[in-house]
Amino acid sequence: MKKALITGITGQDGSYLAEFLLDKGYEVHGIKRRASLFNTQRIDHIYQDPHSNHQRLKLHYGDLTDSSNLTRILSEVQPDEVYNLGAQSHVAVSFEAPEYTADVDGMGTLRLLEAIRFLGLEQKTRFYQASTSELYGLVQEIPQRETTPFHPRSPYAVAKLYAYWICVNYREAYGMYACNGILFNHESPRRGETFVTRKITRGLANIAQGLEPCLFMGNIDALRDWGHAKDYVRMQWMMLQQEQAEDFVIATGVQYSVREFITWTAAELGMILEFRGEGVEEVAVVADVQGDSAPAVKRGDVIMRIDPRYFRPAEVETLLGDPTKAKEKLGWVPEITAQKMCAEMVANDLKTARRHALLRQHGMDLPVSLEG
Ligand code: NDP
Ligand code: GDR
Repeated sequence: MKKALITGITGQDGSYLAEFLLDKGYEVHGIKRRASLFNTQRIDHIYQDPHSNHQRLKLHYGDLTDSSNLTRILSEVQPDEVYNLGAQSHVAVSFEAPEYTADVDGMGTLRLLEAIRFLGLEQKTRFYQASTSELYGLVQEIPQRETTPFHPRSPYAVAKLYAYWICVNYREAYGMYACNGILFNHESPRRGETFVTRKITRGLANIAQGLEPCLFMGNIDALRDWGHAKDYVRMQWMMLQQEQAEDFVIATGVQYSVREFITWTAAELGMILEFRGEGVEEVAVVADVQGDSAPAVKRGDVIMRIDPRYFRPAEVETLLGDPTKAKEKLGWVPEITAQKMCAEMVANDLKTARRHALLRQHGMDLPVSLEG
């Protein structure tokens, strides 16, 4: 039975990858952080009783800032494959916590690679690094491919640039099977609530059900190439099954604006929007409401405003990937479109919002976090 170790198993990608690898018959080990509240919601459905003899999902406490912990876990598990998905992954937060982001996202990658080498596992253990389209930042070429020069625009992206190159370096210096997946934005109903797509689907579903009055957004003209996390974790595994380690861009090759994503979400909820004003004055007004998904909203309501608080000190305005290499070499094609993914996310958030609204109607109010 093959063994995989996933850092970041409690995150969006980690949870889908763990499901995928368990389906393939792997023994899956994951590193989770100690937190003051439960933080395994995304994997609770696949967690098995540790007292069972057939447990194939095993969790270890750990942190990418802790070398001795990583070395001990790697030594105990002796994994065939390591997927380094753990990271402080929020670009805007990285401007507020740049040093921590560098430590986890940059140095954390080095710590893992060095532990593999120190333990003499460099010929056994294959290594996947969660690299990112944020490396392209201020884009030098459209669309972006494996050969496009990098120009990172945030402490997050700069930390990930170090991780990218140290991975290449360990491949060249020590012959390790180490590769970078340069992944463009990918989302799902499990996406963290403060990333833009989930903020929109959750926020508008809450507004539709009367749980929130208004959504506050940053740069809604940013352009992104959005795919579905399920399609992207399949590719992470495929990259480790080749004869030679190589780096791949993973993207859909189609680009939309945040504004378009807002419009789709509203339409899924039966709201037709009208955007008014420019820049900070911009508001979205409900021009029409259809169906019964948005009982709390009426024509003329302002349900979105721009708040400069969400602008970044340096913005990545546009990203569009070219996944030709992944298609030609690995036969990978994304199956879920951005619109289909948006509909899935809205359905999920609407279900939760309806449940909260119902509880509220019966006097059992649950706090709804409005944090952006
Ligand atoms: P998430 O933010 O959903 O998950 C990040 C994971 O990393 C969580 O499990 C988190 O733990 C864990 N983590 C955070 N800090 C540490 C630490 N110090 N030590 C150990 N683990 C830590 O990210 P995604 O699943 O969306 O992304 C996975 C990876 O892919 C990340 O590295 C991200 O930067 C990268 N990426 C993501 C893209 C996307 O669009 N989703 C695109 C390109 C790259 P906890 O649950 O406790 O917070
Ligand atoms: P990104 O994702 O920065 O691309 O990083 P995010 O969803 O946070 O932002 C996408 C774009 O939307 C704009 N935006 C807002 N973003 C957020 N979060 N909140 C807002 O209110 C808002 N309004 C507008 C942003 O300015 C940006 O242009 C994600 C992360 O998953 C990274 O870890 C990963 O590496 C990259 O995708 C690829």
